[in-house]
Amino acid sequence: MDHSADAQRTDLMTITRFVLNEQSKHPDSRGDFSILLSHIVLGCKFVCSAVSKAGLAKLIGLAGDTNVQGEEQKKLDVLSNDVFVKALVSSGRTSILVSEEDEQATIVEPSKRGKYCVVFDPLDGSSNIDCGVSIGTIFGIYMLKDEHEPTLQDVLQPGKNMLAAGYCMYGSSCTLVISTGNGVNGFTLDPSLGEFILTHPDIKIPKKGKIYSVNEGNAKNWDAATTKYVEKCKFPKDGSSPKSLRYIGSMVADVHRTLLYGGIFLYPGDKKSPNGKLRVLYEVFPMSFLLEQAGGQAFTGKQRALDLVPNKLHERSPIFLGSFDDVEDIKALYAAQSQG
Ligand code: AHM
Ligand code: MG
Repeated sequence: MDHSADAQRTDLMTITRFVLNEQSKHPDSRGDFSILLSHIVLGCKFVCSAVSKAGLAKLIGLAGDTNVQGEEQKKLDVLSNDVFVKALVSSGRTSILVSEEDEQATIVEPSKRGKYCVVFDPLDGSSNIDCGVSIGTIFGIYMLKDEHEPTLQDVLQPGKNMLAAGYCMYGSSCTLVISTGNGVNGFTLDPSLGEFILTHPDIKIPKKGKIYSVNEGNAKNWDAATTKYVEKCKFPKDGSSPKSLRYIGSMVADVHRTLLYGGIFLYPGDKKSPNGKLRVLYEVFPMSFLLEQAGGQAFTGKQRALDLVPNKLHERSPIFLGSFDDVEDIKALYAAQSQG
């Protein structure tokens, strides 16, 4: 039997190896961040397995609860939240956790505290669960100001203070995309090894894209700048080709495509929801962090998204993120709107 192919596979860059390599660049590091990350990775593997078994295990269905935004919670949301809270607390490296599914922040008991705060959406895009469309986990990591005194101010910080951010997409494959502030790398879970393998090193978003991604069903309530922008995507007056529209309705999947193919993802504010739908701490910030790290931009309609200072845990904000040039275009329209 020829084992050479198997032998070659041990040379793969697994996420564990990647994180240890990164850690070795910081000789003073005590490995706390690597430990935290390994617990997040474990959470992603658990949720990935639960999502892929959901149909079989009859996990799909309402859990009978509503979350803090008054939305119906699915069983998988509840399960994923439990998985991540347990994985993060047991890492011994966190002091505050903010989850989309919990109204209050979780303050970790003193004996298990560490120097990090994690904000996360354990299972985003839950309306897509029942039809098997890609969903994902989104997370961001902050450093605690004082390890012995965790307060809400530790997580009510602008996104630019994040140390790391990432998402895991549960789709046709399980893909983990992460940045620790030094570029963006993508890993794909090899189910036979149970390991994430580096498959997308140093992701850079194309400078300009051919795709726009938005829920156009909200168009009647949009402001003038968003309306003009989308009109321009469809009927460009500069001789360029119209952009294609792609909208999955699962932020992780829409942002992942935007990152790899380029283009723009929009969830604007509108007359009905002036702050849009997406949550600042665990949706807007981590995705904006990744997009900037990949060479793109993220804008709220008023400012750079990562400069926003949140006032409350579940705050929402309009968001426009994607290829550098495409976001420049919408920034120009908002600048013109605010002057006129
Ligand atoms: P959720 O956190 O309740 O799953 O909602 C967030 C999701 C995002 O994944 C997605 O970008 C957006 O909602 C889609 O919203 P809409 O259905 O209004 O287009
Ligand atoms: Mg969400």
